[in-house]
Amino acid sequence: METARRRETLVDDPLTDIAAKVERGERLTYDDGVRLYHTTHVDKVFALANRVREQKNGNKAYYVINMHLNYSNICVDTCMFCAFGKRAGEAGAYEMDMAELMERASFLKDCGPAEVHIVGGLHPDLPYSYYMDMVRNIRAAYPNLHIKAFTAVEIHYLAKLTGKSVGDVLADMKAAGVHSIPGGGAEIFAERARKKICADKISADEWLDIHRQAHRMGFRTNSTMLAGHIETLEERVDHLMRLRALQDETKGFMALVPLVFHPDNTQLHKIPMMEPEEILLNIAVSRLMLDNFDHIKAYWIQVGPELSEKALSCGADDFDGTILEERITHMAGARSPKGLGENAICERIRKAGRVPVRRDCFYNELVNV
Ligand code: V47
Repeated sequence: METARRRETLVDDPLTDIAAKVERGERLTYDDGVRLYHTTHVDKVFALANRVREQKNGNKAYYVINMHLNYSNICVDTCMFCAFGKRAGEAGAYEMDMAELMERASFLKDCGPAEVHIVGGLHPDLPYSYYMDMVRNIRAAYPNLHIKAFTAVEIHYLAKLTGKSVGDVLADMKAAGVHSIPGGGAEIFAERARKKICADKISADEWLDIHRQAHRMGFRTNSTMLAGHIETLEERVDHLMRLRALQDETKGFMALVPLVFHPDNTQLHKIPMMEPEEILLNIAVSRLMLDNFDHIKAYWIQVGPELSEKALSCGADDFDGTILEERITHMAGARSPKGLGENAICERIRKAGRVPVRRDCFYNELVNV
């Protein structure tokens, strides 16, 4: 499968007019975004993104105490970029029962307002009650935990499974105790690429509409863009533009997580990982295009802890968190640690010249916890 790599299409573009627009706080266009991705003047893009990042978040770099709880990897979908999903009965397939879920969530019980990020595969036969009981039980046992649960893809699947509307599933999630919704499943919105790498998945419009509905019901959500597979640079800009348009409408997104494709154990294993400079550039362009987003994450699990430090000066303001128990990227060959301690995160942030600020899942700053 073809890849569209930046190094093949570089242009010596000093971006003078774009820099002036950023100075004036003017919105960048699709064409501006494409030029930012193609320029050889990457340091200029980093500096512009850093300027916007500092205007929005000063010298702060946010982090949260969190864990991922991947209740099952059994999945009926067949996304080419995924090493996590397995068929029922396949080697490595698993699902957690309630006792195991509760035991794992208990890791965070003494951590103050911490966050549990609950996502899994599209399981062919777990009942609807499994999902809602999981949320209800965790909420009852650990009331200090913020529950960020179920991507738009899972929400759509649960609606299909039960014959309920997406709105009803969202209402059930709210009643059970979900606080916010993660940004997974967006991948790349462009129909051309989506058809090739995740043909079974909900469409871009469906993903966006589920977030629209969630925002209208008062949920805050995150968003993602998976880069470094077969997408073109133009398709990345298109993705960012579609997120920006929905944010204009609802103001419900908190952050973008620019995800970095990891090829190992996937059907796209021949595609090399993005170079560090391109990873940083992708973060910087995201910062510049998403003028109506408050936060851009340096998701250190995928970016790597060291490069994430640098990303804090290229547009990112959020180091994500301690992330105990990450599986999706590690199954695809991530070499980052399986979790970082709070002190290690703060040290990294300070080394980057930023001030570490512990937050809750809504970016409220936590003091004395
Ligand atoms: O949707 C799957 C991606 C996502 C691979 O909302 C891969 O705060 C890289 O969405 N290489 C799940 N990426 C992770 C996610 C996320 C992570 C952290 C924070 C938040 C948030 C959301 O991981 C999937 C998919 O796009 N993914 N396989 C892979 N091989």
